[in-house]
Amino acid sequence: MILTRRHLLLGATATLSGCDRLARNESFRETLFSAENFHKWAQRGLMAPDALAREFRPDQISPVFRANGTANPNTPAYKALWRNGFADWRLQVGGLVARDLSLSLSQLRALPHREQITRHDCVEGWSAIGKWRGVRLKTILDGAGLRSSARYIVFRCADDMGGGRPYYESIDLADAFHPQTILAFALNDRPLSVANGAPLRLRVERQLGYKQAKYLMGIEAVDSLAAIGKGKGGFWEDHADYDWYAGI
Ligand SMILES: Nc1nc2c(c(=O)[nH]1)N[C@H]1C(S)=C(S)[C@@H](COP(=O)(O)O)O[C@H]1N2
Ligand SMILES: [Mo]
Repeated sequence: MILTRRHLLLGATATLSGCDRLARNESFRETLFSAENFHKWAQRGLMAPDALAREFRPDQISPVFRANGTANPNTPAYKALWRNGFADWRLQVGGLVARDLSLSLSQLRALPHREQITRHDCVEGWSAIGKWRGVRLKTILDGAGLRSSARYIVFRCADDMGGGRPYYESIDLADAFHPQTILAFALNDRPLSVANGAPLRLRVERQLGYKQAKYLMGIEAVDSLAAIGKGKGGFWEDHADYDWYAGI
């Protein structure tokens, strides 16, 4: 019998339910045996840290890459950047790094690129295959000199989700340094459209759609997510109880 990763995960989940029923201490169960942590352990335990998400052929690219969530930030600040072709836009890199960086789009475009054709899966029940081009997040983090205390990378976006709170997301260092984790400025050989996150968005290919932060303004290295938003590491994690670890 061939055991796929999915079989192992389903087996692991079944075991988890058994443990769950037996565990009496609520907080012990929540921290140690939450489905999210268990899924993360299972995936990290069975997958090499550099295991790649599936890549597709050019003829498999979806004719339209649907937009979801914010399709245009439409804030005065974003409109001003857009009007100028994002010439004045800068990606701010800070937090637990040796040196802060402020990178223009042309500086990012001049760095080594990576291209990947991957499938985006949204929890709302749709998928699309697209070809992304961008700079590995590792390249940026190496340039800034990540401090040894850093454990997560937080992404700050330009769109206002209400009350002046922008969209935000975060990933751990295993995903930050993964070869397919890129800051993408092109989709299907064209500059990223506003609907898909212009001028720059995250692609973290082993996770679900809501982790793929669009309209990037800044990235920040932190040692804890406690002080980010409500402490769960992302806009939907904080506001709709989505899992922080959204591994596919
Ligand atoms: N800044 C920002 N990033 C975001 C969102 C958003 O609303 N704002 N929506 C997320 C969700 S739920 C999905 S499915 C994808 C959609 O990306 P797309 O519009 O390119 O399809 O972006 C993610 N990143
Ligand atoms: Mo999504």
